[in-house]
Amino acid sequence: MKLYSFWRSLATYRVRIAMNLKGLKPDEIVEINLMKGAQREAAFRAVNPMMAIPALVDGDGPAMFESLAIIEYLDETHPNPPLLPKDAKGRARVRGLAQLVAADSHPLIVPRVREYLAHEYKFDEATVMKWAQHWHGAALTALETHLKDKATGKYAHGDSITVADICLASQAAGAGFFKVDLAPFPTFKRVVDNCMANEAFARAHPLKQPGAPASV
Ligand SMILES: N[C@@H](CCC(=O)N[C@@H](CS)C(=O)NCC(=O)O)C(=O)O
Repeated sequence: MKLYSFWRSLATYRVRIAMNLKGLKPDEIVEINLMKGAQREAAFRAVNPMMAIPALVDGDGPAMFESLAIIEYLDETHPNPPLLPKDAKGRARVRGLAQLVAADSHPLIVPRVREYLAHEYKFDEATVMKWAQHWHGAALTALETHLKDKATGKYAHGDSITVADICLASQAAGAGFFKVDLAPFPTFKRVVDNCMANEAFARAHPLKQPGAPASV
């Protein structure tokens, strides 16, 4: 398997966690340096026309894109441990929590959006930071409310790790990057702390990847 990755990428973090949980290791990691705009170079555009990581090539391809689609592929091809509940309503809740992060919140704070705000609308660094913090807060508020449901256990859905936990962990790492205080979101924090006690999550963390700084 070939994984297109960058230390800071939250979406790639999600895929790394899933791979670790399933005992999978990429045979090759291709660095796409988001800080240098490598995602927009022709070579990578041919892999993912959306110019975003992660992308995963399994065997002779084709390249897979979108972290949640990749994680479901890994779950289907390597079913243990399962990352979705067995019941349809449980799967809907888990997918809903996951998409709240990956489809509603994260896209608002990715480099292409922050760069567009800075270049097109002349937002200064502090204003871009405020933008990112605002959307983090909105997602965390919704997640905290959802996680107060009795369906939440040690993890986001019961006592087994699901794709919802993977997305929560990426949301928490993003909160760290954008200096968002997690104290007002105690249930979210409890679940993420439980996840981070698992080495599959801890080892996949952005700041543990080659090229990452000691802190941001
Ligand atoms: N919805 C996508 C998001 C992919 C994405 O936007 N990845 C970011 C890094 S976390 C990226 O490569 N951004 C490049 C850019 O914004 O220019 C997924 O979950 O895979």
